[in-house]
Amino acid sequence: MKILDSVYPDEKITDVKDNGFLQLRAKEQPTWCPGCGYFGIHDAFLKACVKLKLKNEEICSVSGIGCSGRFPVHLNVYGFHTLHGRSIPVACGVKLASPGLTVFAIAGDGDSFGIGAGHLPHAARRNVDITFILFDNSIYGLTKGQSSPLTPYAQQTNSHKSGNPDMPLNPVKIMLAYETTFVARGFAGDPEGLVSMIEKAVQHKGFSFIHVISPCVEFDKINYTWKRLKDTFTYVEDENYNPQDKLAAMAIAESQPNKLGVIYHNPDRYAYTGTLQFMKE
Ligand SMILES: Cc1ncc(C[n+]2csc(CCOP(=O)(O)OP(=O)(O)O)c2C)c(N)n1
Ligand code: SF4
Ligand SMILES: [Mg+2]
Repeated sequence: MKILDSVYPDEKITDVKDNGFLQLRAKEQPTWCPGCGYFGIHDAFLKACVKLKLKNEEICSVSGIGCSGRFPVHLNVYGFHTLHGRSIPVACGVKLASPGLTVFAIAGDGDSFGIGAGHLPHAARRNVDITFILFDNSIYGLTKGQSSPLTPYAQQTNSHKSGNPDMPLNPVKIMLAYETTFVARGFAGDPEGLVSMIEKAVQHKGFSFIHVISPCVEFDKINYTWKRLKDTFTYVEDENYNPQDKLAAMAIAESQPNKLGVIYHNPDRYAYTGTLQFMKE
């Protein structure tokens, strides 16, 4: 097997070694294209797990299909690379069978809001205690650039050469409507911001959703490009913002796509365990 050269500079390798990230990542380098936003999410994920002091055997990541689907393959923790759109039900099953595990469901925008869209409302309304990370590059990456349910209207793609005729869905608005108890939005170009979101999402007892905006450098040269996205984001935490105010969260979802941070948090609902918890008290 050909051993790939390190893509990291020396100081980064030292940082990675000193902080224990190497124990959590797989030996092989990720196979994503150089410049793909998914490297930033991978980095943030490892850092968050280290900060949360999670051991390898305490973590399970479950993905669907797509470039994002490779995520568990690049980690040295329990993992499933499942079928298109099926990371959510498998992750829910893992959590219910092994409540001691910290479970992550990973899915691309096509995976989550195309074929997998039927699973999301039920995991969210049940408040299953898993963290769902949406890898949103607004395109079908692995299958070479077709329009996804999150591709902007009129954007030229490999499946719609004259422009996408369909309106995109708004993932944060949808997840709020599904009664998700933790909703955040992050940017792959700001792994430090993502680390804090992942930490908070894991600490939340219930279904957590993190919408990560992530450039596909290969098949989207128009919408989510590093050049276009750079410097456009601000964090809700920088303002006087109350994440427990659902109407304020809805307003952000509706009109402020460049606002990042924990947009909504309801810590008061029981997490689903398969039993009626209020009857136990
Ligand atoms: C049932 C089924 N339908 C279609 C496919 C083909 N397919 C594989 S990946 C993919 C698109 C993935 O796009 P997305 O979820 O956005 O992930 P990305 O590659 O962008 O990370 C499709 C349509 C499949 N593998 N299984
Ligand atoms: S095709 Fe796009 S999403 Fe897939 S690895 Fe390459 S840059 Fe990333
Ligand atoms: Mg995609």
